[in-house]
Amino acid sequence: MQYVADTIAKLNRTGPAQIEYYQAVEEVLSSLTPLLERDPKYRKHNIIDRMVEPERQITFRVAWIDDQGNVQVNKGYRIEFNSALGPYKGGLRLHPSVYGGIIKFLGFEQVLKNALTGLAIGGAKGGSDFDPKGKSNNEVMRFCQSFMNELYRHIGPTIDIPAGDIGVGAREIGYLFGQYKRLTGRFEGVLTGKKLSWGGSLGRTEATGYGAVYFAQDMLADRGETLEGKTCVVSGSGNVAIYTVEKLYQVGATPVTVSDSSGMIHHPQGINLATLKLLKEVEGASLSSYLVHHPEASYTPVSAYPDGRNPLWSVPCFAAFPSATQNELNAADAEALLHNGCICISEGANMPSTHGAIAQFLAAGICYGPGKAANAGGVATSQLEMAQNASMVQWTFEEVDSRLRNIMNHIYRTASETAREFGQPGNLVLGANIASFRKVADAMIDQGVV
Ligand code: NDP
Ligand code: 2IT
Repeated sequence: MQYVADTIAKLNRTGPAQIEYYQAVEEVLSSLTPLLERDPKYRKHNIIDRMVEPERQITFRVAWIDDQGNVQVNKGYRIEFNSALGPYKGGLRLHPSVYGGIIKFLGFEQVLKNALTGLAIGGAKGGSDFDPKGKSNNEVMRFCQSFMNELYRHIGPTIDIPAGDIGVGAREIGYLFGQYKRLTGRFEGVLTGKKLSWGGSLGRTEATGYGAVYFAQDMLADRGETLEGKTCVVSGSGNVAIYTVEKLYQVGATPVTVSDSSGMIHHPQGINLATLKLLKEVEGASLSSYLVHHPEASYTPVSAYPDGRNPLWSVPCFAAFPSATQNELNAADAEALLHNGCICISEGANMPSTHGAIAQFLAAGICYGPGKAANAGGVATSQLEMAQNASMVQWTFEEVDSRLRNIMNHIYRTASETAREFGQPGNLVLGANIASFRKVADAMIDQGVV
Protein backbone atom coordinates (compact mmCIF):
# COMPACT_ATOMS: atom_id res chain seq x y z
CA MET A 1 0.00 0.00 0.00
CA GLN A 2 2.14 2.76 -1.38
CA TYR A 3 -0.22 5.56 -0.39
CA VAL A 4 0.11 4.62 3.28
CA ALA A 5 3.92 4.63 3.14
CA ASP A 6 3.93 7.90 1.19
CA THR A 7 1.61 9.58 3.67
CA ILE A 8 3.62 8.45 6.69
CA ALA A 9 6.86 9.58 4.99
CA LYS A 10 5.34 12.99 4.39
CA LEU A 11 4.14 13.23 8.00
CA ASN A 12 7.65 12.32 9.15
CA ARG A 13 9.03 15.23 7.14
CA THR A 14 6.45 17.84 8.07
CA GLY A 15 5.97 16.82 11.71
CA PRO A 16 8.97 14.78 12.84
CA ALA A 17 9.05 12.32 15.73
CA GLN A 18 5.29 12.06 16.33
CA ILE A 19 5.18 8.28 16.51
CA GLU A 20 1.74 7.85 18.08
CA TYR A 21 0.33 10.04 15.33
CA TYR A 22 1.91 7.96 12.56
CA GLN A 23 0.61 4.83 14.29
CA ALA A 24 -2.98 6.11 14.34
CA VAL A 25 -2.82 7.31 10.73
CA GLU A 26 -1.30 4.05 9.51
CA GLU A 27 -4.02 2.01 11.20
CA VAL A 28 -6.76 4.04 9.56
CA LEU A 29 -5.24 4.38 6.09
CA SER A 30 -4.43 0.66 5.90
CA SER A 31 -8.17 -0.04 6.16
CA LEU A 32 -9.18 2.26 3.35
CA THR A 33 -7.91 0.43 0.26
CA PRO A 34 -11.27 -1.20 -0.62
CA LEU A 35 -13.00 2.19 -0.42
CA LEU A 36 -10.33 4.03 -2.42
CA GLU A 37 -10.43 1.35 -5.11
CA ARG A 38 -14.19 1.42 -5.33
CA ASP A 39 -14.58 5.18 -5.45
CA PRO A 40 -11.89 7.28 -7.17
CA LYS A 41 -13.34 10.57 -5.94
CA TYR A 42 -11.43 10.39 -2.65
CA ARG A 43 -8.10 10.30 -4.48
CA LYS A 44 -9.24 12.93 -6.98
CA HIS A 45 -10.03 15.35 -4.17
CA ASN A 46 -6.82 14.41 -2.34
CA ILE A 47 -8.83 13.75 0.81
CA ILE A 48 -6.10 11.79 2.57
CA ASP A 49 -3.56 14.61 2.49
CA ARG A 50 -6.24 17.01 3.66
CA MET A 51 -7.51 14.71 6.39
CA VAL A 52 -4.10 14.14 8.01
CA GLU A 53 -3.26 17.84 8.16
CA PRO A 54 -5.10 19.53 11.06
CA GLU A 55 -7.08 22.63 10.17
CA ARG A 56 -5.36 24.55 12.96
CA GLN A 57 -2.79 23.81 15.68
CA ILE A 58 -2.43 26.15 18.60
CA THR A 59 0.45 25.85 21.05
CA PHE A 60 0.97 28.28 23.85
CA ARG A 61 2.88 29.05 27.02
CA VAL A 62 1.09 28.31 30.27
CA ALA A 63 2.86 30.16 33.08
CA TRP A 64 1.55 29.75 36.63
CA ILE A 65 2.79 30.17 40.19
CA ASP A 66 3.18 27.14 42.46
CA ASP A 67 2.50 27.09 46.21
CA GLN A 68 6.12 27.97 46.97
CA GLY A 69 5.86 31.12 44.87
CA ASN A 70 7.95 29.78 41.98
CA VAL A 71 6.98 30.49 38.39
CA GLN A 72 6.30 27.26 36.48
CA VAL A 73 5.92 26.96 32.73
CA ASN A 74 4.07 24.27 30.79
CA LYS A 75 3.19 23.88 27.17
CA GLY A 76 -0.48 24.15 26.15
CA TYR A 77 -2.05 22.60 23.04
CA ARG A 78 -5.31 22.74 21.16
CA ILE A 79 -5.41 21.02 17.80
CA GLU A 80 -8.58 21.88 15.89
CA PHE A 81 -8.41 19.00 13.51
CA ASN A 82 -11.48 18.89 11.33
CA SER A 83 -14.76 20.82 11.28
CA ALA A 84 -16.44 19.20 8.27
CA LEU A 85 -19.26 17.74 10.38
CA GLY A 86 -19.65 20.36 13.11
CA PRO A 87 -17.81 22.52 15.62
CA TYR A 88 -14.53 21.13 16.95
CA LYS A 89 -15.16 18.74 19.85
CA GLY A 90 -12.82 16.70 22.00
CA GLY A 91 -11.11 16.49 25.34
CA LEU A 92 -8.13 18.02 27.11
CA ARG A 93 -5.41 15.76 28.52
CA LEU A 94 -3.14 16.78 31.41
CA HIS A 95 -0.28 14.30 31.73
CA PRO A 96 3.52 14.68 31.74
CA SER A 97 3.78 12.49 28.61
CA VAL A 98 1.78 14.97 26.51
CA TYR A 99 3.52 16.35 23.41
CA GLY A 100 2.44 17.15 19.86
CA GLY A 101 2.38 13.50 18.72
CA ILE A 102 -0.06 12.49 21.47
CA ILE A 103 -2.46 15.38 20.97
CA LYS A 104 -2.37 14.87 17.21
CA PHE A 105 -3.14 11.15 17.38
CA LEU A 106 -5.98 11.85 19.78
CA GLY A 107 -7.33 14.63 17.55
CA PHE A 108 -7.19 12.44 14.45
CA GLU A 109 -9.01 9.60 16.20
CA GLN A 110 -11.54 12.10 17.56
CA VAL A 111 -12.54 13.30 14.09
CA LEU A 112 -13.44 9.77 13.03
CA LYS A 113 -14.96 8.78 16.38
CA ASN A 114 -17.21 11.82 16.38
CA ALA A 115 -18.31 11.03 12.82
CA LEU A 116 -19.31 7.53 13.92
CA THR A 117 -21.67 8.88 16.58
CA GLY A 118 -23.91 10.26 13.82
CA LEU A 119 -23.95 13.62 15.66
CA ALA A 120 -22.92 16.98 14.22
CA ILE A 121 -19.49 17.33 15.81
CA GLY A 122 -16.05 17.91 14.29
CA GLY A 123 -12.88 16.76 16.03
CA ALA A 124 -10.22 18.38 18.23
CA LYS A 125 -7.96 17.56 21.15
CA GLY A 126 -5.82 19.58 23.54
CA GLY A 127 -3.99 19.50 26.80
CA SER A 128 -0.66 20.08 28.42
CA ASP A 129 2.39 18.33 29.85
CA PHE A 130 1.28 19.67 33.28
CA ASP A 131 1.19 16.81 35.81
CA PRO A 132 -1.80 17.21 38.15
CA LYS A 133 -0.42 14.50 40.46
CA GLY A 134 0.84 15.86 43.74
CA LYS A 135 -0.43 19.37 42.98
CA SER A 136 -2.67 21.24 45.41
CA ASN A 137 -6.16 22.38 44.41
CA ASN A 138 -4.87 25.94 44.24
CA GLU A 139 -2.03 24.95 41.92
CA VAL A 140 -4.45 23.09 39.64
CA MET A 141 -6.74 26.13 39.68
CA ARG A 142 -3.95 28.57 38.81
CA PHE A 143 -2.78 26.28 36.01
CA CYS A 144 -6.30 25.96 34.59
CA GLN A 145 -6.85 29.72 34.78
CA SER A 146 -3.61 30.41 32.95
CA PHE A 147 -4.42 27.72 30.35
CA MET A 148 -7.80 29.35 29.73
CA ASN A 149 -6.25 32.84 29.48
CA GLU A 150 -5.03 31.76 26.05
CA LEU A 151 -7.59 29.09 25.12
CA TYR A 152 -10.70 31.26 25.57
CA ARG A 153 -10.07 33.22 22.38
CA HIS A 154 -10.16 30.04 20.29
CA ILE A 155 -13.27 28.31 21.68
CA GLY A 156 -17.03 28.85 21.95
CA PRO A 157 -20.27 26.83 21.99
CA THR A 158 -20.47 26.80 18.18
CA ILE A 159 -16.70 26.95 17.56
CA ASP A 160 -14.81 24.47 19.72
CA ILE A 161 -16.07 22.73 22.86
CA PRO A 162 -13.35 21.06 24.98
CA ALA A 163 -14.01 18.41 27.65
CA GLY A 164 -12.08 16.01 29.89
CA ASP A 165 -9.60 13.23 29.18
CA ILE A 166 -6.73 11.81 31.26
CA GLY A 167 -6.11 14.13 34.21
CA VAL A 168 -9.13 16.34 33.48
CA GLY A 169 -12.35 15.72 35.40
CA ALA A 170 -15.12 17.87 36.88
CA ARG A 171 -12.69 19.82 39.10
CA GLU A 172 -10.54 20.98 36.18
CA ILE A 173 -13.58 21.65 33.97
CA GLY A 174 -14.91 23.84 36.81
CA TYR A 175 -11.76 25.96 37.02
CA LEU A 176 -11.60 26.25 33.23
CA PHE A 177 -15.28 27.20 33.00
CA GLY A 178 -14.97 29.81 35.75
CA GLN A 179 -12.08 31.52 34.00
CA TYR A 180 -13.81 31.41 30.59
CA LYS A 181 -16.87 33.06 32.14
CA ARG A 182 -14.72 35.67 33.85
CA LEU A 183 -12.88 36.52 30.61
CA THR A 184 -15.89 36.60 28.30
CA GLY A 185 -18.76 37.44 30.62
CA ARG A 186 -20.76 34.61 29.07
CA PHE A 187 -22.35 31.62 30.81
CA GLU A 188 -22.66 29.20 27.94
CA GLY A 189 -22.03 25.59 26.96
CA VAL A 190 -18.41 26.04 25.98
CA LEU A 191 -17.12 22.99 27.87
CA THR A 192 -18.70 19.61 28.58
CA GLY A 193 -18.27 17.41 31.62
CA LYS A 194 -19.56 20.26 33.79
CA LYS A 195 -21.08 19.60 37.20
CA LEU A 196 -24.83 19.13 37.27
CA SER A 197 -25.73 22.37 39.07
CA TRP A 198 -24.02 24.60 36.49
CA GLY A 199 -24.89 23.07 33.15
CA GLY A 200 -23.68 19.49 33.26
CA SER A 201 -25.59 16.49 31.99
CA LEU A 202 -26.70 13.53 34.02
CA GLY A 203 -24.95 10.45 32.70
CA ARG A 204 -21.85 12.17 31.27
CA THR A 205 -19.60 10.89 34.08
CA GLU A 206 -20.71 7.32 33.43
CA ALA A 207 -20.99 7.54 29.64
CA THR A 208 -17.64 6.30 28.34
CA GLY A 209 -17.46 3.23 30.58
CA TYR A 210 -21.15 2.39 30.21
CA GLY A 211 -20.83 2.86 26.44
CA ALA A 212 -17.87 0.48 26.20
CA VAL A 213 -19.92 -2.21 27.94
CA TYR A 214 -22.96 -1.53 25.72
CA PHE A 215 -20.68 -1.89 22.71
CA ALA A 216 -19.38 -5.24 24.00
CA GLN A 217 -22.98 -6.40 24.53
CA ASP A 218 -23.85 -5.54 20.93
CA MET A 219 -20.79 -7.32 19.53
CA LEU A 220 -21.55 -10.40 21.62
CA ALA A 221 -25.29 -10.41 20.88
CA ASP A 222 -24.51 -10.96 17.19
CA ARG A 223 -22.79 -14.19 18.23
CA GLY A 224 -25.52 -15.28 20.61
CA GLU A 225 -23.39 -14.46 23.66
CA THR A 226 -23.86 -12.22 26.72
CA LEU A 227 -21.67 -10.87 29.51
CA GLU A 228 -23.86 -12.34 32.20
CA GLY A 229 -21.95 -14.52 34.64
CA LYS A 230 -18.66 -13.86 32.83
CA THR A 231 -15.26 -12.89 34.24
CA CYS A 232 -13.86 -9.67 32.75
CA VAL A 233 -10.59 -7.77 33.04
CA VAL A 234 -10.46 -3.97 33.09
CA SER A 235 -7.29 -1.85 32.99
CA GLY A 236 -6.99 1.67 34.36
CA SER A 237 -8.82 3.00 37.40
CA GLY A 238 -9.90 6.44 36.25
CA ASN A 239 -13.19 7.72 34.92
CA VAL A 240 -13.54 5.19 32.11
CA ALA A 241 -12.43 2.16 34.12
CA ILE A 242 -14.61 2.92 37.16
CA TYR A 243 -17.83 3.17 35.15
CA THR A 244 -16.91 0.14 33.06
CA VAL A 245 -16.64 -1.82 36.32
CA GLU A 246 -19.96 -0.36 37.50
CA LYS A 247 -21.82 -1.31 34.31
CA LEU A 248 -20.23 -4.77 34.20
CA TYR A 249 -21.75 -5.49 37.61
CA GLN A 250 -25.11 -4.14 36.43
CA VAL A 251 -25.14 -6.63 33.55
CA GLY A 252 -24.18 -9.54 35.79
CA ALA A 253 -20.48 -9.84 34.90
CA THR A 254 -17.56 -9.92 37.33
CA PRO A 255 -14.66 -7.51 36.72
CA VAL A 256 -11.60 -8.91 38.50
CA THR A 257 -8.79 -6.44 37.71
CA VAL A 258 -7.96 -2.72 37.60
CA SER A 259 -4.63 -0.90 37.25
CA ASP A 260 -3.00 2.49 37.57
CA SER A 261 0.44 3.88 36.82
CA SER A 262 1.82 2.25 39.98
CA GLY A 263 0.54 -1.31 39.50
CA MET A 264 -2.39 -3.69 39.09
CA ILE A 265 -4.97 -5.31 41.36
CA HIS A 266 -6.32 -8.81 40.82
CA HIS A 267 -9.34 -9.58 42.98
CA PRO A 268 -10.79 -12.92 41.87
CA GLN A 269 -14.00 -12.39 43.90
CA GLY A 270 -14.61 -9.18 41.96
CA ILE A 271 -13.25 -5.62 42.22
CA ASN A 272 -15.00 -3.80 45.05
CA LEU A 273 -16.60 -0.81 43.35
CA ALA A 274 -17.12 1.22 46.52
CA THR A 275 -13.45 0.86 47.45
CA LEU A 276 -12.35 1.73 43.92
CA LYS A 277 -14.46 4.91 43.95
CA LEU A 278 -13.24 5.82 47.43
CA LEU A 279 -9.58 5.45 46.47
CA LYS A 280 -9.78 7.14 43.07
CA GLU A 281 -12.67 9.63 43.25
CA VAL A 282 -12.32 10.74 46.86
CA GLU A 283 -8.81 10.08 48.16
CA GLY A 284 -6.77 10.19 44.95
CA ALA A 285 -4.80 7.25 46.38
CA SER A 286 -2.63 4.64 44.68
CA LEU A 287 -4.18 1.24 44.03
CA SER A 288 -1.71 -0.31 46.49
CA SER A 289 -4.10 0.97 49.21
CA TYR A 290 -6.79 -1.38 47.88
CA LEU A 291 -5.15 -4.18 49.90
CA VAL A 292 -5.83 -2.33 53.15
CA HIS A 293 -9.54 -2.85 52.48
CA HIS A 294 -9.30 -6.24 50.75
CA PRO A 295 -6.26 -8.22 51.90
CA GLU A 296 -7.47 -11.25 49.92
CA ALA A 297 -6.79 -9.40 46.63
CA SER A 298 -3.30 -9.28 45.10
CA TYR A 299 -1.36 -6.20 44.04
CA THR A 300 1.57 -6.27 41.61
CA PRO A 301 3.61 -3.07 41.41
CA VAL A 302 4.89 -1.99 37.98
CA SER A 303 8.45 -2.73 39.14
CA ALA A 304 7.48 -6.42 39.49
CA TYR A 305 5.76 -6.76 36.09
CA PRO A 306 7.34 -9.80 34.39
CA ASP A 307 9.32 -8.64 31.30
CA GLY A 308 7.75 -5.23 31.86
CA ARG A 309 4.37 -6.61 30.75
CA ASN A 310 1.22 -5.96 32.73
CA PRO A 311 0.14 -9.34 34.23
CA LEU A 312 -3.45 -8.12 33.99
CA TRP A 313 -3.66 -9.41 30.41
CA SER A 314 -2.71 -12.91 31.55
CA VAL A 315 -5.67 -13.21 33.90
CA PRO A 316 -8.14 -15.65 32.29
CA CYS A 317 -11.25 -13.79 31.16
CA PHE A 318 -14.16 -13.85 28.75
CA ALA A 319 -13.91 -10.14 27.86
CA ALA A 320 -11.28 -7.41 28.28
CA PHE A 321 -11.77 -3.65 28.60
CA PRO A 322 -8.48 -1.74 28.15
CA SER A 323 -9.31 1.62 29.76
CA ALA A 324 -6.04 3.29 30.79
CA THR A 325 -3.94 4.66 27.95
CA GLN A 326 -2.38 4.20 24.50
CA ASN A 327 -0.27 1.14 23.69
CA GLU A 328 -0.94 -0.58 27.00
CA LEU A 329 -1.69 -3.91 25.27
CA ASN A 330 0.91 -5.43 22.94
CA ALA A 331 1.13 -8.54 20.76
CA ALA A 332 2.32 -10.77 23.60
CA ASP A 333 -0.53 -9.53 25.79
CA ALA A 334 -3.00 -10.26 22.98
CA GLU A 335 -1.58 -13.75 22.68
CA ALA A 336 -2.05 -14.32 26.41
CA LEU A 337 -5.65 -13.09 26.28
CA LEU A 338 -6.49 -15.33 23.32
CA HIS A 339 -4.68 -18.29 24.84
CA ASN A 340 -6.79 -17.97 27.99
CA GLY A 341 -10.06 -17.91 26.07
CA CYS A 342 -10.87 -14.20 25.83
CA ILE A 343 -13.36 -13.66 23.00
CA CYS A 344 -14.20 -9.97 23.32
CA ILE A 345 -12.16 -6.76 23.54
CA SER A 346 -13.94 -3.42 23.92
CA GLU A 347 -11.55 -0.47 24.06
CA GLY A 348 -12.45 2.24 26.57
CA ALA A 349 -9.09 3.93 26.07
CA ASN A 350 -7.85 5.58 22.90
CA MET A 351 -5.51 3.32 20.89
CA PRO A 352 -4.70 0.96 23.80
CA SER A 353 -3.74 -1.91 21.49
CA THR A 354 -0.58 -1.91 19.38
CA HIS A 355 -0.73 -2.87 15.69
CA GLY A 356 0.65 -6.31 16.63
CA ALA A 357 -2.14 -6.85 19.16
CA ILE A 358 -4.87 -5.74 16.73
CA ALA A 359 -3.54 -8.09 14.05
CA GLN A 360 -3.88 -10.99 16.47
CA PHE A 361 -7.44 -10.10 17.47
CA LEU A 362 -8.50 -9.82 13.84
CA ALA A 363 -6.76 -13.05 12.85
CA ALA A 364 -8.47 -14.88 15.72
CA GLY A 365 -11.85 -13.55 14.58
CA ILE A 366 -12.95 -12.57 18.09
CA CYS A 367 -15.17 -9.57 18.86
CA TYR A 368 -12.80 -6.60 18.71
CA GLY A 369 -14.25 -3.13 19.24
CA PRO A 370 -11.64 -0.47 18.41
CA GLY A 371 -11.56 2.61 20.64
CA LYS A 372 -12.97 5.04 18.13
CA ALA A 373 -16.16 2.96 18.10
CA ALA A 374 -16.28 1.42 21.58
CA ASN A 375 -15.43 4.53 23.62
CA ALA A 376 -17.47 7.03 21.60
CA GLY A 377 -20.17 7.09 24.28
CA GLY A 378 -18.24 9.76 26.18
CA VAL A 379 -18.12 12.31 23.40
CA ALA A 380 -21.63 11.39 22.26
CA THR A 381 -22.97 12.22 25.71
CA SER A 382 -20.93 15.43 25.63
CA GLN A 383 -22.93 16.33 22.55
CA LEU A 384 -26.12 15.53 24.50
CA GLU A 385 -24.84 17.97 27.15
CA MET A 386 -24.38 20.60 24.41
CA ALA A 387 -27.91 19.96 23.16
CA GLN A 388 -29.34 20.43 26.68
CA ASN A 389 -27.31 23.62 27.19
CA ALA A 390 -28.45 25.05 23.87
CA SER A 391 -32.09 24.43 24.64
CA MET A 392 -31.81 25.34 28.35
CA VAL A 393 -33.26 22.08 29.60
CA GLN A 394 -32.00 19.16 31.66
CA TRP A 395 -32.92 15.62 30.76
CA THR A 396 -33.29 12.80 33.27
CA PHE A 397 -30.58 10.20 33.70
CA GLU A 398 -32.86 7.64 32.05
CA GLU A 399 -33.34 9.88 29.01
CA VAL A 400 -29.58 10.40 28.55
CA ASP A 401 -28.74 6.76 29.19
CA SER A 402 -31.32 5.52 26.72
CA ARG A 403 -29.99 7.90 24.05
CA LEU A 404 -26.46 6.66 24.82
CA ARG A 405 -27.64 3.06 24.48
CA ASN A 406 -29.15 3.85 21.05
CA ILE A 407 -26.05 5.74 19.90
CA MET A 408 -23.74 2.85 20.82
CA ASN A 409 -26.01 0.47 18.97
CA HIS A 410 -26.02 2.81 15.95
CA ILE A 411 -22.20 2.87 15.99
CA TYR A 412 -22.01 -0.90 16.22
CA ARG A 413 -24.46 -1.39 13.36
CA THR A 414 -22.70 1.19 11.19
CA ALA A 415 -19.28 -0.41 11.70
CA SER A 416 -20.54 -3.94 11.29
CA GLU A 417 -22.68 -3.22 8.20
CA THR A 418 -19.80 -1.34 6.58
CA ALA A 419 -17.47 -4.28 7.26
CA ARG A 420 -19.99 -6.54 5.54
CA GLU A 421 -20.43 -4.10 2.64
CA PHE A 422 -16.69 -4.33 1.98
CA GLY A 423 -16.54 -8.10 2.22
CA GLN A 424 -14.96 -8.42 5.66
CA PRO A 425 -17.81 -9.25 8.05
CA GLY A 426 -16.85 -8.88 11.70
CA ASN A 427 -13.84 -6.66 10.99
CA LEU A 428 -14.91 -3.61 12.99
CA VAL A 429 -11.55 -1.91 12.46
CA LEU A 430 -12.20 -1.78 8.75
CA GLY A 431 -15.89 -1.05 9.26
CA ALA A 432 -15.35 1.82 11.70
CA ASN A 433 -12.50 3.34 9.70
CA ILE A 434 -14.27 3.24 6.34
CA ALA A 435 -17.65 4.41 7.67
CA SER A 436 -16.19 7.36 9.53
CA PHE A 437 -13.67 8.34 6.84
CA ARG A 438 -16.37 8.24 4.17
CA LYS A 439 -18.69 10.43 6.20
CA VAL A 440 -16.07 13.10 6.90
CA ALA A 441 -14.62 12.90 3.38
CA ASP A 442 -18.01 13.31 1.69
CA ALA A 443 -18.72 16.39 3.81
CA MET A 444 -15.31 17.82 2.90
CA ILE A 445 -15.98 17.29 -0.77
CA ASP A 446 -19.40 18.96 -0.44
CA GLN A 447 -17.78 21.97 1.20
CA GLY A 448 -15.12 22.50 -1.45
CA VAL A 449 -11.38 23.01 -1.14
CA VAL A 450 -11.07 24.97 2.11
P1 NDP B 1 -8.33 9.27 34.07
O1 NDP B 1 -7.31 10.32 34.24
O2 NDP B 1 -9.61 9.37 34.83
O3 NDP B 1 -7.72 7.83 34.35
C1 NDP B 1 -6.63 7.36 33.63
C2 NDP B 1 -6.24 6.02 34.19
O4 NDP B 1 -5.23 5.45 33.39
C3 NDP B 1 -5.66 6.11 35.58
O5 NDP B 1 -5.93 4.91 36.24
C4 NDP B 1 -4.19 6.27 35.31
O6 NDP B 1 -3.37 5.88 36.40
C5 NDP B 1 -4.00 5.35 34.14
N1 NDP B 1 -2.90 5.82 33.29
C6 NDP B 1 -2.85 6.98 32.60
N2 NDP B 1 -1.69 7.10 31.94
C7 NDP B 1 -1.02 5.97 32.24
C8 NDP B 1 0.24 5.49 31.85
N3 NDP B 1 1.04 6.19 31.02
N4 NDP B 1 0.62 4.27 32.32
C9 NDP B 1 -0.19 3.56 33.15
N5 NDP B 1 -1.39 3.98 33.55
C10 NDP B 1 -1.80 5.15 33.09
O7 NDP B 1 -8.63 9.22 32.50
P2 NDP B 1 -9.87 8.58 31.74
O8 NDP B 1 -10.38 7.42 32.47
O9 NDP B 1 -10.78 9.69 31.38
O10 NDP B 1 -9.16 8.11 30.38
C11 NDP B 1 -8.67 6.78 30.20
C12 NDP B 1 -8.56 6.50 28.71
O11 NDP B 1 -9.86 6.62 28.12
C13 NDP B 1 -7.66 7.45 27.90
O12 NDP B 1 -7.08 6.74 26.84
C14 NDP B 1 -8.66 8.46 27.34
O13 NDP B 1 -8.15 9.09 26.20
C15 NDP B 1 -9.81 7.54 27.02
N6 NDP B 1 -11.14 8.14 26.88
C16 NDP B 1 -11.67 8.92 27.87
C17 NDP B 1 -12.94 9.44 27.71
C18 NDP B 1 -13.61 10.20 28.79
O14 NDP B 1 -14.78 10.55 28.61
N7 NDP B 1 -12.97 10.50 29.91
C19 NDP B 1 -13.72 9.24 26.46
C20 NDP B 1 -13.08 8.35 25.52
C21 NDP B 1 -11.83 7.85 25.74
P3 NDP B 1 -2.77 7.02 37.37
O15 NDP B 1 -3.95 7.68 37.99
O16 NDP B 1 -1.89 6.29 38.33
O17 NDP B 1 -2.00 7.95 36.46
O1 2IT C 1 -11.47 10.75 23.82
C1 2IT C 1 -12.61 11.23 24.00
O2 2IT C 1 -13.55 10.94 23.25
C2 2IT C 1 -12.82 12.09 25.16
N1 2IT C 1 -11.89 12.29 25.95
C3 2IT C 1 -14.16 12.76 25.36
C4 2IT C 1 -14.26 14.00 24.53
C5 2IT C 1 -15.48 14.84 24.77
O3 2IT C 1 -15.57 15.89 24.11
O4 2IT C 1 -16.33 14.48 25.59
